[in-house]
Amino acid sequence: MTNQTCILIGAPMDCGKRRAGCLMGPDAYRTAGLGKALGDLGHEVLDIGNLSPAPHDADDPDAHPYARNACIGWTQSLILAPQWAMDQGVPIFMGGDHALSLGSVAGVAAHAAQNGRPQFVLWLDAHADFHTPETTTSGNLHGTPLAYVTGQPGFDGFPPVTTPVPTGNVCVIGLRSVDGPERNALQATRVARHDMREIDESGIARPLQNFLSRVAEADGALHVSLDVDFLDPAVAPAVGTTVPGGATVREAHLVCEMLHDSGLVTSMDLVELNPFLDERGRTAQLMVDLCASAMGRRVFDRPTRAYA
Ligand code: Z70
Ligand code: MN
Ligand code: MN
Ligand code: MN
Repeated sequence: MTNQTCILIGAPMDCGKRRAGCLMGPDAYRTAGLGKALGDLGHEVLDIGNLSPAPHDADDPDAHPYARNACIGWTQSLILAPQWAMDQGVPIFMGGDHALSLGSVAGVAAHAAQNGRPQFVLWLDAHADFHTPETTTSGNLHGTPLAYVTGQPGFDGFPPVTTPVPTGNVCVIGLRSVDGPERNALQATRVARHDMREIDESGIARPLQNFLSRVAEADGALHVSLDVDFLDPAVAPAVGTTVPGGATVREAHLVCEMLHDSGLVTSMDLVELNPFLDERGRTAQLMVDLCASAMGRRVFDRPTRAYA
């Protein structure tokens, strides 16, 4: 893979749930050396600093869903970033909680559509994030981005999703905490859903390989959304919603190495890191190392793998 330009975009969005701390995520990634790690791989690295939300009305702290107006403001601003960033290189959205993906994914999908390419999305997460503002019981909008970007109804006040990602172009790996309404909604779609049981039975490479082959066949753009809670909390404690039984360090690196070998990744989110909950920066460091694997860090060179 030739050298690329990595555009680091800080999105200190913290309104997708109640527990504060994800706003420190972008600076934790900088402190853990994300820019240097990517630069050492030979990439051009451009850190454009942090985005801010578009102006928005104040939120009632007791409203359901929680902080809808702030999330709308962030979505408006995030949706625009890919319009220039995608033409410069590979945008890496440094979150921030997972509600940032309402904007990042809607934005990259709009850009792909302008260029006549189908958008694909790989969602690495313990959760399905397939609630709508109508089905969420927690009221936390970080549990909704996959529903929004695939064009599910109920997101009144949010920017209209002009180019929804077809559910058949979405693959979720790592599932082990899915609420009833999400499960029912998800099962009625073509989203490829891979829970931890399947990974235990068949390994993590197989579902990923199948998905990457489909992306390659369609000459698609591929967005990867990496939620810290995809990882097991024993190795990645800096996250508000810990769910035991997550991916190991080795499984996660394998996913990222395969992503790099595919040559298909066009944009990425690093989300849900809460540095306030970290232990001596180890979660931030692991996320940086995974991002480096996804951008080409390897132990030994291997012959390029064909996915088509
Ligand atoms: C649950 C809810 C969620 C991330 C937690 C959890 C959602 N389904 N998403 N952490 N990233 O509250 O809706
Ligand atoms: Mn463009
Ligand atoms: Mn998530
Ligand atoms: Mn999650």
